[in-house]
Amino acid sequence: MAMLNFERKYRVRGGTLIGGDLFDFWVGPFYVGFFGVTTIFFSLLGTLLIVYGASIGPTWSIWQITINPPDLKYGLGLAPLKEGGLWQLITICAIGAFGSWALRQAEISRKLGMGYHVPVAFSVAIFAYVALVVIRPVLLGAWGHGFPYGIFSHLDWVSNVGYQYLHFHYNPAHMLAVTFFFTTTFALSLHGSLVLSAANPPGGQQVKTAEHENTYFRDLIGWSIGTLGIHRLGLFLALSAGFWSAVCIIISGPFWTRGWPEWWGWWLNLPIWR
Ligand code: UQ2
Repeated sequence: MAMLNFERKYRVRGGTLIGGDLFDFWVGPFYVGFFGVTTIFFSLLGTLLIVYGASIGPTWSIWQITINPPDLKYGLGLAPLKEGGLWQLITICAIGAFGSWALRQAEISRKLGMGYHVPVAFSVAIFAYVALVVIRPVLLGAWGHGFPYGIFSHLDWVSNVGYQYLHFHYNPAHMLAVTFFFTTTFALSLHGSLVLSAANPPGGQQVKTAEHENTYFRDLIGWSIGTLGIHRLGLFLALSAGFWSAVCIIISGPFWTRGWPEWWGWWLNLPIWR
């Protein structure tokens, strides 16, 4: 089916979650919708606040610009604009924009009669961000525990928080998250190379099908997960990476305050060694 043909059939009214028909239209190829408007609003305002924050800061170096969270003394209250208040407003804008984007994905899914897999998947990425700048700071009692918005400054934050727990790689949830990130790239490299090898063969040869893809892995390892299966696996691996990332930072501080290597004391203290 030609693309324009397909769009005539599916570029339809309805499926909105809010606002009825009010924003139910397209601008060029882009669906607008209520959440398209709120996405633009939060992104624009957030970006302007970042540029304003940079303009009152000491540098225009793209590497060194940073919008810092408030001092810990402000707790969970509002801070003055130039002492972390900007960070608080920018965080609200970021969550507003990410949430709007997820809901716009949901509206488009409804129009097309698709499942909600895309917004659900994106929500796991939002959860990982919210874990860092809302959930953990609230559990620790101060917005100052959020990370700073800057290229070098957020790297320094990660390094400092890591060393605060002596050796973050001993965090069991961090171990799971890292393993899922690596396995995701491994699965995507298997999948991407397999699909290209079948769909884009050397010049003059015919494009191959899923039968060839299945046969390749059956010949290689005696088993093929299948064309639907590889996408289910990929989604599971990617969502697990994001989920355990959120867990590993939420438990650091609120539920474990010592060095992570010490957590493994439960293993050394098992009665079977005595
Ligand atoms: C596969 C298949 C695909 C694929 C891939 C495989 C036809 C197009 C990549 C092979 C995947 C396997 C063996 C699973 C690997 C497991 C982990 C945990 C990485 O069989 O079916 O469809 O793209």
